[in-house]
Amino acid sequence: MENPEVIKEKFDQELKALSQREGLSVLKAHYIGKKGFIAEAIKALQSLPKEERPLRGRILNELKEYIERRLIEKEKELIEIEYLRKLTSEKIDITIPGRLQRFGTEHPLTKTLKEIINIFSSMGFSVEEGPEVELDFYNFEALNIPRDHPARDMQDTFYITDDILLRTHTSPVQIRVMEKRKPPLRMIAPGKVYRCDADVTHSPVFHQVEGLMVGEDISMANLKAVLEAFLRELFGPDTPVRFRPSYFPFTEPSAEVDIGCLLCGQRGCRVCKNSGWLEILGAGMVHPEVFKAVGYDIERYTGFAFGLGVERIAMLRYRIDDIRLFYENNLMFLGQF
Ligand code: FA5
Repeated sequence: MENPEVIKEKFDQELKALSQREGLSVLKAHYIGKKGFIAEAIKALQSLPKEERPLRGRILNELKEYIERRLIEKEKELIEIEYLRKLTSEKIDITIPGRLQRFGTEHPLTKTLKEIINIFSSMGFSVEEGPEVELDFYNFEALNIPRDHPARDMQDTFYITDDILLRTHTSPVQIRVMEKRKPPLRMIAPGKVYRCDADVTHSPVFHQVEGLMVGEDISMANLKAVLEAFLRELFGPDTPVRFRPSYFPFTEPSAEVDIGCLLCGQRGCRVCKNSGWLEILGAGMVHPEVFKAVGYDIERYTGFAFGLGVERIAMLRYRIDDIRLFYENNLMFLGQF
């Protein structure tokens, strides 16, 4: 390996075979490093006759320069090749059509609830909450429905123990709020309620929005005005609305409100049970017994309360003919809203 011709030939072969940049430093060390072939060949000059040394020395120096130059050129080549390889392997075809992202939509009940809350908020009603697992006291007793009262049969109750139940309406929130606050007050309480009840217009879990307004000189006329303003805002000015006398132990007098069935244009269908009307809420003037239960002065204060059925309102608003569709989580159905 002291012969420059042999060194050059071997170097050219090895350089040609090189395909990775890491190999360059190994090659460099082998040929022009401190203990490389060229260094060895220069050392070996000592054994040559004096007159041959300068020529051989120059040849070796030229070879060293040649090797240095070729290594630099090869490095450039390999960088270029690597770059092109990367360009092709990481290529992104921006003309391929994208995967369609499905957007979620708001549930029709959530939309309806938000609309109801917005309308009452704009009329100055605060938004309150109460527990879904409730005490018998708040769900019944304080609302003037003692244990042996026949009105308990009006709502099929899921009991947890004798005293604890799943609230059957949002009315207990009235009591919880009145216990904490003094009149005048205006509040609504949206939330889930539970009853052992199921058909096209009844669900075992459904939503109500309770309303309560207490102050001096609050009358049935105020109740009617607030509910009519709300219904006009929600359904438009031409929707038929009727107030019917009714009975609730916690209001006196009491009323129920029906909306002309928008699903059949009041001609009669399974939703309105061929009556042309759908009941959406119960209401009335707060019974003095209820005010007594929370310590309000019944000589000074009067008030009205109401309980809206959110599903029924959503059915009318979106022309949905079966309450169970709200809970099936069918994306084809939900995507329409
Ligand atoms: C009540 O729940 C009373 N707490 C309402 C009330 C509040 C009256 C304050 C007076 C003062 P009712 O049981 O009628 O009343 O229910 C109220 C509304 O909830 C009904 O008009 C109806 O729209 C809806 N509703 C009742 N049961 C169901 C059910 N199983 N599924 C869906 N909606 C229902």
